[in-house]
Amino acid sequence: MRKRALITGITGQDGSYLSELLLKKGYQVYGLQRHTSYPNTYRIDHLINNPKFPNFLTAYGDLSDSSSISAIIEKCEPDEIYNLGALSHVGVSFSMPEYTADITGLGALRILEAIRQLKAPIKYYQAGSSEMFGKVEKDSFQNENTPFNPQSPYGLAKVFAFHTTKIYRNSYGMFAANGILFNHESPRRGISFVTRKITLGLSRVKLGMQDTLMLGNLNSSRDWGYAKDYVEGIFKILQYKDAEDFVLATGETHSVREFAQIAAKQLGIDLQWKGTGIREKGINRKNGKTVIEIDPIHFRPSEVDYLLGDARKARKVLGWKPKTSFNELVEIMVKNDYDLVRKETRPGHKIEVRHRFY
Ligand code: NAP
Ligand code: F7E
Repeated sequence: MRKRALITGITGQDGSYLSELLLKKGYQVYGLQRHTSYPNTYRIDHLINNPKFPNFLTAYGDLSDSSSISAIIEKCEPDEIYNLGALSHVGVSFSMPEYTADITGLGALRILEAIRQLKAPIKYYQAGSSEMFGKVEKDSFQNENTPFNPQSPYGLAKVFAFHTTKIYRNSYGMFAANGILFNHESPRRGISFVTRKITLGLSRVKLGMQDTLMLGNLNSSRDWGYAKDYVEGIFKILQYKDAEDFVLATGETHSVREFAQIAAKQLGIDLQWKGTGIREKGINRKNGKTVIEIDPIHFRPSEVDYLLGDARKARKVLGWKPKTSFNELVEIMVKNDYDLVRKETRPGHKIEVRHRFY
């Protein structure tokens, strides 16, 4: 019989790639989709109502609403639940701390409790984050044994969800596993996250649609991988014989400045950095124009300056390792966004890019 999976966060970056992966593996895929006044399904439109994917279905529900969660689980009787739904933007979580705790934190508890009450043998995956490590020592690696020290309402909510998952595993013998994923990006990344903001913004600069890209902390350093590689790791975590916790990371860290420099280079812009602190600028060496400036509005009340993952456990136990290098990732994203903006410049063609404050 066909395996059945329920994915929360189905409309997000990871939800869309995981859906494609599970469909390819022959799964019946169900998605919990929250209601928005304007359809927010652009990442899964190619799967919805497509006769090629009869095994893909979504239903309205919300991580804040226990009754909708239980109803969906009862209806679709999944073998596996992947809880990817969250308010996932660290900066925004400072503006909406209570909502973040409710959705990103309590949302996990609501699902686990629904599974427990149903007494169903459902495997549960919790989308944990490197933000749970928070402030770490510079030059250190973080793995499954590194203590958590979250620095944001988002990190805090994820720590709550992480421990809730462990408590349900240990107390009730449930198959409940945590992934601790470091940053992973793609052309489907939300446009308010820094990588996508850079690849989209610099593409617009290159094509004359925008003069300057405003960023926050250029010194911040992240372990950035490719989302398509990471959903394979997520799948492997739930296929392992025991429910355990796994770090997924590349083992390389790069600063925001470095990401911008490489993206610019791939677009043929040679960036030269001038000035320090909030006066630092990225200048186009060729024409002297300012391409990148700092806007302190993008600084966070508390920052995670540095993250670097050690995914040796996942490599050894699950046989998972990332396939895409940092340079390849930047190239994939730059190419996508350059093409997207080029279409935008064609007369009569309007691409939809939703602008938010961040
Ligand atoms: P994303 O693109 O921001 O997607 C988040 C998803 O959660 C969206 O489908 C969103 O729906 C949904 N959601 C938000 N509020 C909800 C609610 N109240 N009820 C139900 N669903 C709700 O995030 P992602 O990058 O795919 O990440 C997937 C998961 O992994 C998240 O839990 C994230 O925190 C975690 N994570 C991500 C990374 C990373 O680098 N990407 C790293 C570690 C952990 P809408 O489309 O309607 O907004
Ligand atoms: O920021 C700095 C910012 O918002 C990365 C989420 O998927 O990964 C993600 O969280 C860094 C931070 O991602 C801008 O201050 C500079 O230091 O792209 P980001 P994040 O905060 O690392 C983790 C693992 C998750 O779990 C989260 O769900 O870049 N930065 N200038 C900026 N960040 C943003 N967003 N915008 C800027 O203009």
